[in-house]
Parts: sequence; C-alpha cells; structure tokens
Amino acid sequence: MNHYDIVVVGNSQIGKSRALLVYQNQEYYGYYPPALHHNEFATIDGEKIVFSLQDTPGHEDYNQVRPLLYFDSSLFLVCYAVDDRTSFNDLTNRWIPEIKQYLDEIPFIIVGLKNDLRYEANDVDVVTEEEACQLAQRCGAHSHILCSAFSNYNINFLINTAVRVAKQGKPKRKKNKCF
Ligand SMILES: Nc1nc2c(ncn2[C@@H]2O[C@H](COP(=O)(O)OP(=O)(O)O)[C@@H](O)[C@H]2O)c(=O)[nH]1
Ligand SMILES: [Mg+2]
Repeated sequence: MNHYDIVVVGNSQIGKSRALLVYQNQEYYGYYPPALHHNEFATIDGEKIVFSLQDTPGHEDYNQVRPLLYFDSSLFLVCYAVDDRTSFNDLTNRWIPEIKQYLDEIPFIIVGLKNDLRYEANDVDVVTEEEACQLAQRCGAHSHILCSAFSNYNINFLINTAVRVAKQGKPKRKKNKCF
C-alpha cells in the first residue's frame, strides 16, 4: 500500500493540533499529544492508501529538531490563524522559506485556521481571504483553504484535499519497505 506523509507547520498557538484532533475524533475538547504522528487509511479513486498526519511544534526552541519531522513528507499544510497577523506574516518570513529549504519540490497548501474568529474579533486586524489567496498564488501553493476546528468547518475537506494532492505526487514509500 502506498504511504503519504502530511506534515503540519506554522506558529505556535494557531490551532494546528486542535484541527488534527477534530479530524481524528470529531471532537474539539480533549487531550492531544504534542507532535503526534498518526496513521489513517483511505480509499481514493479505488486505490487503498495509508497516510499519516504529522503535527509539529512551531516554537523557535524546536528549530533544530523540527526539520527531522520533514523527512519523507509528501505534502505540507502551512498554517496561520485568521486572527493572528503575525502568524500570517511568518508564512513569508519563516515557514515557506523553511519548507522550501528542506524540500523544494513538495506541494503545500496554505491553511487559515480559527476561521470562526473572523466574525467575532471586531478590534483585530483579521487576515482577509483575498490577501491569503494572493499569497498562495505568489508562493506556488496548491491552494488556500479556510477552516475552523471550533465549528468543525472544512476540516474533513482540508485533509481529503491534502491526501488527494499528496497522491498526485510520487508515493514516498511502500508500507513494507525495510531499512
Ligand atoms: N476560536 C478558536 N480557537 C481555537 C481553534 N483551534 C484552536 N483554538 C484554540 O487555540 C489555542 C491553541 O490551539 P492548539 O491547537 O494547541 O495550537 P497549536 O500550538 O498550533 O497546535 C487553544 O487554546 C485552542 O483552544 C479554532 O478553530 N477556533
Ligand atoms: Mg500543537
């Protein structure tokens, strides 16, 4: 069975882990272990595949070790939170250069997390969909997807899209390959 690794990156506290928790358990509240690596099975266009979701710690303390989690990546979800402009600016300053430095040819999707806060935060300089789409086009991302773990909006769509895009690339390894 072909195997695809999907790696989630972005600043700390933007909702990466919560989004993965909601995808796996369909629940927002609950314990989520840091930097989880979780295998999932799916059938896409009649083909059975296995894919893994790799969470990563965004904090700068982990700059040296985080790239170890990029090994064998098939696709990156490069995330920001819509109510956190610093996290959006850091896509350009930090995250896109980092993934391109390690793996230039790997596809990536720009992901706007906490989209529920777009409608709540009056005094916050929210990131508009238009500017995020422009960034996605400019930097060669596959697409830009908005979602919210809190309201379970687009979470399944995000992961399903990620798996399909990853599958369009080459499979990274076979299940039974031995090292
Ligand atoms: N309003 C809202 N808050 C969220 C959402 N996702 C996560 N959070 C909150 O944001 C904080 C950081 O979430 P976490 O998933 O740990 O962020 P990570 O550091 O990027 O993994 C927590 O307090 C979450 O409850 C969301 O979709 N909407
Ligand atoms: Mg986390």
